Amino acid sequence: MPQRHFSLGFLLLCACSSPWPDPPPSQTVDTAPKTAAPLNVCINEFSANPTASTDWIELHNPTSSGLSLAGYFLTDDADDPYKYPLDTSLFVDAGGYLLLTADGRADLGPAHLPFSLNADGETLGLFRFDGAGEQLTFGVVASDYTWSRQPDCCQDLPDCLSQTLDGTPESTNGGRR
Ligand SMILES: [Ca+2]
Ligand SMILES: [Ca+2]
Repeated sequence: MPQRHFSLGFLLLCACSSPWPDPPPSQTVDTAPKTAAPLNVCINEFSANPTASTDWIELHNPTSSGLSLAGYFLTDDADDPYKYPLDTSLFVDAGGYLLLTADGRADLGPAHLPFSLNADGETLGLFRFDGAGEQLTFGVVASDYTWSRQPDCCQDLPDCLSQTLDGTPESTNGGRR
């Protein structure tokens, strides 16, 4: 029966040749503010438009245990959560604040970042090697104002982000109301 032979050959051909490669891993990153605390450290405050200093980012560890930042990354690109690896020597004390200088001069030391912040707003993220992390998007910030989370590491973003004149680098942002 010629028709049966033809059908069998067709099936074998389909089984033995698979011209389509596996689909590439998705590059999509969830840009929605996270409502849970996936990390024991947060981007607590940042200064994107200072007139008398360089940009900076304050990280805060609200837990009772110190935290090494080895395996952590900062990013200003929603499509690339692992853009800027933090120096493996960085550490945030229990309940502590760590100030990172966003001056584009990583050659100056471990607390200097290889990028600066856009005063017109952008997306900023902090991620761990395993993909856990948070991402927040901020808008235009006035000269010498910072964006700060109040209270520290608050999770109801972006509602709990406030602009504060001069900010509170390396100390608590205080509570709100
Ligand atoms: Ca800036
Ligand atoms: Ca602060």
